[in-house]
Formats: sequence, structure tokens, C-alpha cells
Amino acid sequence: MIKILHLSDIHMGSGFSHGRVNPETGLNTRLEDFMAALECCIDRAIDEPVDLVLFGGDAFPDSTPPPFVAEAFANQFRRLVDAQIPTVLLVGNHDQHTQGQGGASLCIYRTLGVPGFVVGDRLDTHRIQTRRGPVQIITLPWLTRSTLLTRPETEGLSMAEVGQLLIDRLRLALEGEIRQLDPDVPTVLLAHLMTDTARYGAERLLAVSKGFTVPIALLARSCFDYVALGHVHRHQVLCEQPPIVYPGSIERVDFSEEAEEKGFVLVQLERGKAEFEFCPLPVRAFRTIELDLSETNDPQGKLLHALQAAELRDAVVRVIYHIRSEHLDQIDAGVVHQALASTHNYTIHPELVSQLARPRLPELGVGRSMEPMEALKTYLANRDDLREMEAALLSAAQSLLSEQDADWGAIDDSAIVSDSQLRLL
Ligand SMILES: [Mn+2]
Repeated sequence: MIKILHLSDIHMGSGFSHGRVNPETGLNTRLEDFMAALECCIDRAIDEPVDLVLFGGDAFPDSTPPPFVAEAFANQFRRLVDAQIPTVLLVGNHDQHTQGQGGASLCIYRTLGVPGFVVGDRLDTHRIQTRRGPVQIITLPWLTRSTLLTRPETEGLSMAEVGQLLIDRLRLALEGEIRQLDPDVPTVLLAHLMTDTARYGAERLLAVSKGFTVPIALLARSCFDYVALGHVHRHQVLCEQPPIVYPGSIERVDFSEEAEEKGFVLVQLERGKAEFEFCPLPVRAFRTIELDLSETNDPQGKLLHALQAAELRDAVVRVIYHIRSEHLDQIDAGVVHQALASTHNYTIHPELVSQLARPRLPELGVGRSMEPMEALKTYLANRDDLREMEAALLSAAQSLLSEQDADWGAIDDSAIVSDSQLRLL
């Protein structure tokens, strides 16, 4: 049995707007949160100890992280070198640089010859000796169209045809690697990609380069004992045999990950069999408080009540409230800030409810039903300018309705006359 720790999507250095500067360290608190989450992963790898660490890609928000962010990442992975745990760093879309062949934020680890470290920046098979025997790792970094196809090959093709051509190329290239595998050695495919069956997370909004979606059938092969994925931030298991797993990101990158549990995966691997377990990380809470204050006479009271009832201590909080413009001055900003003082960081977004969206006559609002004559009477009661014509309009309507009765048989009693229909009058 070979023990593997599989983590992915570290994105160290992102989400600074959700933190603040720690006066003691001078660092953004969200960088410290990400450092702590990564430290937990590496602690576990060393405590177990595992025989191999697989990183599924996207180390930083982009391929040129500031030195202090690159150092925070290196400080943790350095501990694996000291513990003599072999490690594979896969290149994700956020790690790639457009300049230079194979340019990526992680290639420095290969250039420096870090002992036991493999950088997966191309489709390749690595045979790694672990304490508990050999393992084969096929690395499949984030692929762009230009990695697999040349411009003349795609000329005149539709997007769908290009997509199909890409998949055909990838299938062929992957087949080439599979043929060279030793069938007796445990094998892992380590890939940074979007599959056709994955549920999206924040990466949909974060992705800058255009990629393509890989059919799950291409990955669910018996030659792989475990498929270690990266890219999608929401932890999910796409297949049980072989296990195809996204561990998800290790910390919340933004509010789209508010409800997601964060963690890493521990795998017990042998040829033909893999058992895995998701290990949650204690990461910072994100909370959205959204309130409709447009229908209350005490918007401030309702807002404060909601803030006091929520568990907001040390959380990253955003408050969104919908309010009518004439009630805006009833919100005392000072008191609201006070109520949010125990949070880690907060933003407040008042949204004005448009007067136009409100029904002109509340009695005729959405969801109310009335007989046509009753509805017309209500309408006319609100139109002082039509008072003189009221009797004439009502009798005209009555005769129109009885004509309709005569022509079409019984009129449906439950006929609903809406505000917009009345507007035609
Ligand atoms: Mn990615």
C-alpha cells in the first residue's frame, strides 16, 4: 500500500480584498489563512507519513507571484524535501506563462533540482520510487488549444469541430503514455482539467485562458488506479472505479465558495485498488446576509436583528439589503458598523428597490385574482380623472362581457385581470 496526499488549487496570494494587514507581520491576513491551510496539509503528510504528495495545479493566482507569496509556498513544500517525501507539482492554468517554452511559476523547482520534486508541465510518465515501492504518475497539465493543434489544422473548422479534434489528439497522446506503462505497478493520472460531468466552482470565474472540457470516459480507464484531478474548486468524486477525485481548493477564494467544505484527500493505493478519504480543513467562514427591507417600517431594526442572530465572529461577511430610497436615511451606518465589529472583514451593499417595479395599485398586485368587473371598479376608484366617465365605462364593460358570454359561452369566473390588462382600457 502506498499512501498519497492529494491536494490542489492552493491559489496562494488571492482574495486579499477579504482580509486586512496584520500589524504584527505586515502580511495580509488572507495570505496567512492560506498559509495556515497549506501548513495543515503538509503537517498531515509528515505526521502520517505519506509516501508521496500530489499537487493538482494552480499554486498562485497567476504565474508571477510576488516573492513573499512564492516564498510562503516554498516554505511549506520545503518541509516535504526535509522529510524525504517525493512530490509532484502539476502546472495548472494559473501557473502557465505565455512567454517561453514551458514557462510556469513551478518550473523553478526543476531548475533548482529540488530533491524528490517533479514538475508536471507536459504530458509525461514519471516512475517514482517511494518508501513503499514504485508508482507511475502520468502528468497532464492544463492544455490549451495551441498545445495540441496548429493554426492551419483548425482553419475553417467550427468550434465544435475544433473541440472534437482536441479530444481526439488528447486521446491519442494519452494512449501513447498508457502503452508504455508497467501493468504491475500502481498508476495515477494527475491532471488539471475540466471534465464534462463536474459541477462548477469559482474556477469558472477565475479562468483567464480558454480551455476545453474532457469527457470523463477518457479518464475512467482500468489502467489507472486513481485519477487525481485539479482545477474545480468544489470537492467532488466523479467516479468510484477507478476513483476520479477533485479535492477542491484548500481555502475559500471568494464568496462563490461560501458553502463548500475545504480540504485534501488521503489515498491508499495498490495495483487494481485505491481507497480514499476526504480530510476537511478548518478554514475561515464566509457569510452572506441578504435581506429585503423594502416592506418593513423599521429597516434598521430588522437589519440589526438579522446581524445579531447570525454567527459572524471572525467570518468574512457581506451584507446585501434591498431598501426603498425614502428609507435609506433610517439606516444608521455607525450602528451597523458596530454590529459587524467582531467579523474578520465585511462589506455592505445597499440595493435600492425601484419604485417602477412596484405595482401601481397594491390591490391589483401580482398573485391577486378578482372578477373582471370588480377589478375595473378598483381601478376606477383610483382614477379621479375618470370619475365622470365611471358609470359609462362600467356599463360598456358590462355589455362587452355579456357579449363575450353570448359568443363564447360561460366566462370563467376565476378570470384574472391584471394591472397590465387594465392599462389597455
Ligand atoms: Mn485551474
